[in-house]
Amino acid sequence: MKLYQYDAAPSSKRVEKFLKETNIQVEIIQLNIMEGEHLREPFKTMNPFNCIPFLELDDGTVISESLAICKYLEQTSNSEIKLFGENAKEKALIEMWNRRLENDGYLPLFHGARNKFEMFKGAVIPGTRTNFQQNLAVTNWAIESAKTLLTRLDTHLQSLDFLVSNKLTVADITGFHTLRYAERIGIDIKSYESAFVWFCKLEQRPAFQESAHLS
Ligand SMILES: N[C@@H](CCC(=O)N[C@@H](CS)C(=O)NCC(=O)O)C(=O)O
Repeated sequence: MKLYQYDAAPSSKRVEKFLKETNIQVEIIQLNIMEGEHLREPFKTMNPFNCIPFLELDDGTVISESLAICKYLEQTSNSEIKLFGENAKEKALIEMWNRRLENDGYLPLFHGARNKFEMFKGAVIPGTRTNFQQNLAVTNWAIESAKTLLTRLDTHLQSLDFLVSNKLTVADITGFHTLRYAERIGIDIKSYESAFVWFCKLEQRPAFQESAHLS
C-alpha cells in the first residue's frame, strides 16, 4: 500500500495530521504537484481526478479524497484511536461538523483561493491546466460563506476544547485547515475569539507540527 502526497498541500496536511494522531504507518511517496508530477503517467491514469492525496492498495485499487483515505486507514488499522468516532451518536456528530465545515468553509475557501492567488492562474479547476479565468466573485462569496460559518463555529466553541465529545476528531482537523484557509484569504480569524483559542490549542499539538510549507 502506498500513499501519494505532496506534504505542502492542505489536502495532504489533513492526512498527515490524521496519520500522526492515530500513529498509523503507511509508505508515503511525494509527488511534486508544483512541477506537475501528478499530471504525468502512471499517476495521471492511476487517479483520473489528477489530485493528491491518493492511496494505492496492494490489489491496485486507488482511493482518493483525503477523508476517504483516512477512513479506510482507520478501519483497516489496529489503532485504538478512532478519529471518525466510536458509536452511532459520535459518528453522526463528527460527520455533521465535518460536512458543515467542508460545505460552508473549507471548500468555498479552497476555490476562493484558486480564484484569487497568482500561483493558481491556469489551474483554477483542481487537477487541470487550462486558460479558464480566475473570478474574484467566487472569492468574495467564499469569504462571506466562511464568515457565517466562523460566527456559528465561534458560538459552538465557547465552552469546548474540541468540536465533538471533547476529544480530537477528524472534524477538528478539517476545522483547523478551514481557519488556515480563512487566514490566508484575508479573514481576521482572531476576531472569532473562541474559535481562535481552539485553533491555537490545536496548533500546539505535536501532530500538528507540519513537515512542509508552501513557499
Ligand atoms: N477534495 C480533495 C481535494 C484534492 C485536491 O484538490 N488536492 C490539491 C492539493 S490541496 C491538488 O492535488 N492539486 C493539484 C492540481 O490542482 O493540479 C481531497 O480532499 O483530497
